[in-house]
Amino acid sequence: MDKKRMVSGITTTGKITLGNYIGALKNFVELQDEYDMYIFVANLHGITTPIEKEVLRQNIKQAIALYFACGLDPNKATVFLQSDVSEHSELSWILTCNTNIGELNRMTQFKDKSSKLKSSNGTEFIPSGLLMYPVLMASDILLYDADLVPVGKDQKQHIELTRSIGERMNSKYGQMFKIPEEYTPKVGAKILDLQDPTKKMSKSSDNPKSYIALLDNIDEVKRKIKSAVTDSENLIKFDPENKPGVSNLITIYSCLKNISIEDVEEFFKEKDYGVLKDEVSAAVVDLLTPIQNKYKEIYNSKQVEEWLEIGAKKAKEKAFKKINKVKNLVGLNYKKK
Ligand code: AQP
Repeated sequence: MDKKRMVSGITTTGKITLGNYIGALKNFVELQDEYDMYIFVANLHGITTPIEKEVLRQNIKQAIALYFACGLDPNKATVFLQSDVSEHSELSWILTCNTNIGELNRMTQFKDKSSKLKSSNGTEFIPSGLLMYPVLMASDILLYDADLVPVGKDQKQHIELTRSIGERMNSKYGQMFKIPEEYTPKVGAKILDLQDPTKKMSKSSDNPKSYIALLDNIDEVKRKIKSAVTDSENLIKFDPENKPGVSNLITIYSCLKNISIEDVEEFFKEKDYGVLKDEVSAAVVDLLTPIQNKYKEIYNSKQVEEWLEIGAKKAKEKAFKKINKVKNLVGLNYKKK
């Protein structure tokens, strides 16, 4: 029986964080034997908010090397750079013409990010790409007939929109897309900001103390975890509503040690926050040390370039067939092919 297909990517708006790792990358790696994985570095999404070109280039190069350093295997997963497969942008335009502006205006991420842009630099310039970004995301997914899309909690709304657009296209023009399901990890779907645990950990945060980047220096990682906001109760209990900071550290520990939340609570029973932070710190360091070593080994290697080329070629074969089918059904081709 054919394997089910999964499609996902991480945007290059900043440095890949522990949140991206736990909510996405870790799952990509664990699932690559079981599923036909299409994993891309989402560089087109990386320009939805203003970014210096050298920073962007650096983020892209780091993200690619990190994918492989974290364990994505080019012989198992199809790993590529989004803009190397131009069909993503092409399909995005066709879907844009079939998406209601109201649907996009409702997206929470758009509201959050546009207001953040306005308040951070007082600009009135909100790039349209910020509004359209979920349509590009729908294209990324529908282009490959994904069965499942592994996402953190924050992306659920975008998957629902992808399903609506796909269903609309199928009923308007004829069957062209598989309608995907979301795949959300049971634990770790929303790792929180270390300084403000009411928000999710984000790579584009202005405060570097609020996130752990996979490439952070180890001493810096320890310092960041030590200064993570908790509460004054000194009680290690999983209670996301009343104890978001402590619950976040418990979640991180549970995900990295692959043990249940209940077992983590039991392990830390009668212990204090200092011990919790030390143990979380040790777990994060154990994760990051081999990743950073592998990363240094492959960062400038020709091998990574080759893997990327192979991935793009394989993705392009699928994408090319799909875009032709879509063009035919929509009536864009001069002659029916
Ligand atoms: N804090 C998080 N906890 C769990 N999962 C997360 N993801 C992101 N942050 C967390 C998941 O990582 C995948 C890639 O996300 P993305 O880079 O495409 O965009 P994002 O969700 O907007 O991530 P960031 O880090 O917050 O980026 P910025 O700061 O640019 O907005 C997705 O599966 C996402 O759910």
